[in-house]
Amino acid sequence: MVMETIDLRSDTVTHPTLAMRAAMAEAVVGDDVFGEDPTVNRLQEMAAHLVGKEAGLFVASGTMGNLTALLAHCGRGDEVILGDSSHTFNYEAGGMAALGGVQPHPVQNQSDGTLALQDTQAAIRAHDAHHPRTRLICLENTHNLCGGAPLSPEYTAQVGALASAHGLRLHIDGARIFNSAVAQNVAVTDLTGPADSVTFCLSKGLCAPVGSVLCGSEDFIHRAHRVRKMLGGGMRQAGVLAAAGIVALEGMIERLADDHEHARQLAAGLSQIRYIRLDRGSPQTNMVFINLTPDCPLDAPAVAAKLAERSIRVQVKGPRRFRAVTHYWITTSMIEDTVEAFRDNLRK
Ligand code: TLP
Repeated sequence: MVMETIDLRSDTVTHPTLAMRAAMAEAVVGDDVFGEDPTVNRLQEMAAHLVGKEAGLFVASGTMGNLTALLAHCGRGDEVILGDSSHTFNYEAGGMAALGGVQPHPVQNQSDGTLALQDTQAAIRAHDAHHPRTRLICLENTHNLCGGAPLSPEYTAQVGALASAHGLRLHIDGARIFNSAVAQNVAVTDLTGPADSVTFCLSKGLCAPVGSVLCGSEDFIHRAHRVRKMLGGGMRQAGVLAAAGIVALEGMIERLADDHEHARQLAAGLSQIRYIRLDRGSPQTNMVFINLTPDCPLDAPAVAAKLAERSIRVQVKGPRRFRAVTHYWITTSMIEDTVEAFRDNLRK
């Protein structure tokens, strides 16, 4: 079973493995809205245990996990401090404002994906009837738009301490938190410990077809369960999906190191090509951000079209910018083919 194209647009394109498909076919299921799906229950327990939280909740997507967390933490008129380059601020359809009456308070992301502590502190509102109430700080680990940057345990602990000192909650959008842990060679619990809630995706580098898990305290997950229902996310015999998630948690985490190695190989090859400049320090995990120099005769859409003729897909991120994301279905020879295709199309 191989993918027909070399699809580097995202790790969201990953198909389930044969082991996942077999587990899905055999999954024991029940009605999860009644809490009776044993496979969903097992996934939720495994997930919570892995990230060091009391409980977990299986949700349809990373977007639903973040929105469920935000609505479980915050009420109408509350404010959330988050990065101006964060996925939640930019790519989740404004759900917190549209559905929850929650106001985002964006703080500039540093190039390493962090929010400067002094900026975060300055964004916390004083208690005054004029202001919205600051309720929550959100971090993103790894940080997608900041090049797949992993946030460190030390930094996360500092933000956690700042949040506690002001009576705020901390949520982590950990869509790719296992990439972060593997890249830094730290336990994932070192990254999630300071947070009140964390969501991670099963459907990206971990290769499952659908789903994310939101984790936190029993009390928090109890509230989140109600929010998920309100959002239409009660999924009945979802054990067929959770079964793939269990395979993902059991066998797909450590191998993320292979994706990071492939990203390094891709970057090393591309950096030798005239007209290509990589972001400084790229890649840090499984994402390579690629820029065309100003004197390059082709722009990014034109290069992408040429690559597509060779069944290679990258994501165009601007007139002269691409993102390439490595994942389970990308092999070393596919990386070589991709470098060669870029080289052939960017010859003088
Ligand atoms: N990211 C996708 C696109 O939406 C941009 C991608 O291809 O990278 N948090 C982070 C950090 C994400 O990168 C994503 C998806 C999500 C949340 C949302 O996950 P889904 O797509 O499952 O809703």
